[in-house]
Formats: sequence, C-alpha cells, structure tokens
Amino acid sequence: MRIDVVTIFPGYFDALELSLMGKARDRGLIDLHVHDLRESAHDKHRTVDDTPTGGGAGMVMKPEPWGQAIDGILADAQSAPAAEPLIIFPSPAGDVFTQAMARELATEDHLVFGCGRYEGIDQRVFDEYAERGRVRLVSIGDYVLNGGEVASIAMIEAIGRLLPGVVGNPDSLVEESHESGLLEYPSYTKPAEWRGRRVPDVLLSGNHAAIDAWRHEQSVERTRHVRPDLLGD
Ligand code: JDK
Repeated sequence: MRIDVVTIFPGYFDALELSLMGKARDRGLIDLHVHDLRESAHDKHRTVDDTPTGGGAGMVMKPEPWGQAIDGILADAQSAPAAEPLIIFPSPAGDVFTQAMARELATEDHLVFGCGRYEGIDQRVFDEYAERGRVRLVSIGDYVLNGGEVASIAMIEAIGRLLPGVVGNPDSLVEESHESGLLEYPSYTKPAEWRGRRVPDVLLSGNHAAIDAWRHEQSVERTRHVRPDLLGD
C-alpha cells in the first residue's frame, strides 16, 4: 500500500518509523511518503493560512498550497499502475473511524492523508477533490485535536497492522477476526503468582474448552460493565 501524507509538521510521522510500522515499511508493505505543505507555498513566508472569510476566531488553511500538493501526488499516482487513490481528511466533522473502517481502508492501494491545522481547511479543497475522485472526512473520536496529524498516525497504525505479514504473530489477527464486537478478555503471563496475586486457576488447567469459555464470559462481563452499547441492549 502506498500512503502519502500532506502536513505542515512532517516530524510527527517519524513515529511511524518505530517498531511495527518500521517493519511494515522494511518489508515493502507500506510505502510512506510525507510531504511538507509549506513546500507548496511560494510567498516569502510560505504562508498556508489566512483569516476566515465572513469573520470568526482563528485562521483557516488557504486552498492554493493544498491544490498544488495534492495535484502533485495525484499526477505521480497516475504515472504508476495502481487503483484510484482515496483522499482522507481527518476532521472532527467526519465519519467515525472504527475497526470495520480500518479493515475497509486496508484493502486500498493508495491512501492520501491531508492533515489540516488551525481551524481547518478551506471547504473548496474537499469539494475539488470529491468532484475529481474519492474523498472521505474521518474523525477518530468525539474530541477536538489541534490538527489532523495525530488522527492520521492513529489511522495509519490501525490500517498498517492489518496488512498481510505486518503483525509478527498472525494468530493475533485470526483471533481478532473471530472476536464478535466484544471487549477483550484479561491477559496474564508468568509468574503464576506476583505480589500475592494469582493467575486464575483455569488458565493453568490445560483445559482449553474451559479456558475459551472463561475468556468469553470475561469478555461479555467486561463489555456489559464498560461498553453496554456494544451489546445492543
Ligand atoms: C483535523 C484542524 C483543529 C478543528 C472547531 C472550527 C468553525 C468550529 C479546531 N477526531 C478529531 N478530532 N480532531 C480532529 C481534527 C482537528 C483539526 C483538524 C482533525 C484540522 N483541527 C480544529 C475544528 C475546530 N471548528 C471551524 C467551527 C477547532 C479530528
């Protein structure tokens, strides 16, 4: 999968070089290209923002640098034999990102993440690329971040670990695919007793049917307590 990111803070994406994502990139599963939006701003101060038309607080990102940056990425993509890119703009006003959406997005050939800052991006940028191709506004949850970078990193990490061969132990993903919208059960490792706290006996029993039943019951119990909305009652 090719991923392009447009941002005024390319340094945020250094985090994706670490561990899991570093491995995905080394194996050629993710081809990540981070673009500094300011390189598409040509005045002396490389201005990317301006005052909101109609008035209001803060600043809005100007459309011209976005147009140049995204046109460049799309032109590059057209010279390669890949499917049409999907452009994702993180936004508090977007569809909520879920594991189901991560699975959908993991089937794409080419994702482009447009990371806004300030109070967001001039609406005409979304309208332009929605008319020319596929655009999604996506929220990672009901809270307001300072920009789209952290939201993009969360989405890229969630999508990246679903690409075949990214996770070290494929069993961990097989198990997730069986998981039926419940919260995960508690996990334990050695030693069997730590500071007087015992690992539940059933997990040491070697009885795998009993272990599966206990884990399922723990998942249901935990979901009922913390996220009853997931049980649909
Ligand atoms: C992208 C900028 C900051 C956005 C409110 C401003 C007039 C009110 C600040 N899930 C999630 N949370 N936050 C984001 C996200 C925030 C972003 C950007 C994503 C780009 N910001 C921001 C909106 C407001 N809004 C315009 C109405 C304030 C994604």
